[in-house]
Amino acid sequence: MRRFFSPRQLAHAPLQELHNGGFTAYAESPARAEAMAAALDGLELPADQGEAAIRRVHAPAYLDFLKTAPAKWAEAGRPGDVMGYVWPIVGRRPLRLSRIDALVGQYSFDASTPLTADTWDAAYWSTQSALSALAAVQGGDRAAFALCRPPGHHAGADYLGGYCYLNTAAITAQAARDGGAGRVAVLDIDYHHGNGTQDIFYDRGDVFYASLHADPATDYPFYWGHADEQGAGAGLGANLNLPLPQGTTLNGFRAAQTTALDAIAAFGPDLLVVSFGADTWEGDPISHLKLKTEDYSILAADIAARGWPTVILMEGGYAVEALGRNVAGFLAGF
Ligand code: Q9C
Ligand code: ZN
Repeated sequence: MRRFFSPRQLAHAPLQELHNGGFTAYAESPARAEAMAAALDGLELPADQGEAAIRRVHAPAYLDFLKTAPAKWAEAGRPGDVMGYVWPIVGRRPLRLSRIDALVGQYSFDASTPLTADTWDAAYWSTQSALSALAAVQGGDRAAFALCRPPGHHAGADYLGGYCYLNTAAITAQAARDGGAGRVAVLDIDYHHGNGTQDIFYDRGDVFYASLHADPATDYPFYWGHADEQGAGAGLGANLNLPLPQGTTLNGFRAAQTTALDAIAAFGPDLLVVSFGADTWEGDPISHLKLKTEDYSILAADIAARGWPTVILMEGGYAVEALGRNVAGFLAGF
């Protein structure tokens, strides 16, 4: 299986995040990508396909914000990385605010996703890795992998959050649709619900979103990922959330994945995008599921057995020491 990664994805390195009421070292570190790259042979550099596919998913004003916010933040005399601290909870009236403090609240939903001067370039190349993996599959490969980092599934059309800035899975799914795939499914098996991907396709019937994740009653992102979120309008029935209790092991996870795969089979996709997170591993420092390293090859084989052309994208996974073998095990199983 071809696999894509650009070293330019490493430069993004926020210093700290607000985590459970205190500042801690940023969990989504460049060391994660270095550990995965070290465990995978044959990594290829992605081609530069430009911003067109990104602009099919994300709002122009949001992309301008990602590119310009770090300079505005520094100009305003703010220390450290760009991070929101006031959010427009009362609504999203079209106020034309230019103060950086207002903009960062408008375009984010948490304070654990800092923006640095290097973020845009790294996030851009993360999307290019995803698009190169898609190109390999469009060219006839059975499957391809993109070592996406920063991850993408929490980012919406015009907001960042959850360590995510550009939604790699949504950009890939939309690019597949634009490239001629009539129906695309996204299977999200990261520990966390992919609220951004769900949001982007919520009212569409041409892209099916299915997610296994820790129950948002106990886990981030809390406000999305509940079982009663089933899509709206033309998308009603094309969104499937399968929340899992903390402590779930292979048996429970595999059964839920089979439920998701059966729903995707009923939908009948021309192409599958997998948002793969290794933060479901038993030793993950910020998560509470109990998958073992050897489980990943079993889960991947179940997906592969369905036969759909498949693009696998990296999302989360924060146990740096185990990340390489968990990802390599998943790819080997596929
Ligand atoms: N106390 C991904 O795995 N912090 N993002 C949660 C919970 C944010 C995870 C804090 C977790 C985001 C791609
Ligand atoms: Zn996650």
